[in-house]
Amino acid sequence: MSIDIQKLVAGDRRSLAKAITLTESKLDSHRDESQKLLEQILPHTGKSLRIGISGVPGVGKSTFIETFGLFLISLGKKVAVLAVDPSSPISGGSLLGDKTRMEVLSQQQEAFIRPSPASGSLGGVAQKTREAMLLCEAAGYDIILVETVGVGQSEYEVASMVDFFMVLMLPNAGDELQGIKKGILELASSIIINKADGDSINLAKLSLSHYTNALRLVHPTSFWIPRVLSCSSIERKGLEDIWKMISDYHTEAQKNGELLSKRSVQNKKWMDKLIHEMMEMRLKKNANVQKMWRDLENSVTEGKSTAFGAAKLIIEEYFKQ
Ligand SMILES: Nc1nc2c(ncn2[C@@H]2O[C@H](COP(=O)(O)OP(=O)(O)OP(=O)(O)O)[C@@H](O)[C@H]2O)c(=O)[nH]1
Ligand SMILES: [Mg+2]
Repeated sequence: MSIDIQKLVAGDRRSLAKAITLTESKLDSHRDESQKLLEQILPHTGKSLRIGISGVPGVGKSTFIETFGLFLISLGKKVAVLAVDPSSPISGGSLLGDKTRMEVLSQQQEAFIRPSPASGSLGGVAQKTREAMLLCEAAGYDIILVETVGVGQSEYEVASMVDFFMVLMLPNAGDELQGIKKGILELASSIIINKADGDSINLAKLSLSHYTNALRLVHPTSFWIPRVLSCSSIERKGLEDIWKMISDYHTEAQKNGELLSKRSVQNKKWMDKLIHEMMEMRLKKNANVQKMWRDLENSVTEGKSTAFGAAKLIIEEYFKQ
């Protein structure tokens, strides 16, 4: 698979799409090729604003992205939309179906929409999305929106690859607040009450004050104090305020150096994660280790070996060679 880097950097969508497909390939040869490509495009990355969007199924993430994406385009931005959906069994999970939901956005020249990579791919779904993000940056997209379902690890993974992490919430009565994970409040740069329209307007106001109070209990780990806003993705209300908030953050974080330091920490953690994953991949490819692994698994299950002893034997076997 040959990718024309000049064309990619010039913003050619086909080259971008092909490059992302290359990073998602499970073939070893493609893996090497895509790593080379990523190294070559690295100087062209880092200029975009990376925004994560999370929330329970049905909260309106895709609808919000359609509306907000079009709003950003109207400001002259180029917008890329990516997704992390670890539950999608085959390539093109929920976001592919969502292309119909992002009908208008997906037709824009200034938008690029890519569904979640398949969950079977090496290195995990989030890692592929991270690579796709870099490729989109190199292709000149100013804003990268990463949608993720509000379940399991994926929220944490997305929060650790973006500059600004938004959690969409439904206009709920106060009681339902209890259901949300405390950890999520700590991840959020902002909470957005979506569907603040029709009969829900008053409820949205109520949740706004509830969440504002809840966030007061979270100790900020940065200069940024998370804010709560509301919007209607259907009636296109509240978008200006949301954009103003994100721009404020971006300007301030660039000025005080936090944007760079946040990304450096993220990169360092990503590197650590990759080392673990690469190591595991190598172990699993080694025939001797494989056999030993299965045998030892049995003996650990049967209580004949300790987990520690078995793990140690496997590592020793690998490094013996
Ligand atoms: N009234 C109202 N309905 C909305 C709004 N935003 C989304 N919806 C509706 O909520 C439903 C779910 O919207 P989606 O955008 O698919 O939600 P999602 O969070 O992407 O869902 P998953 O991808 O399944 O996790 C759809 O029927 C939307 O039309 C809004 O601002 N107001
Ligand atoms: Mg969706």
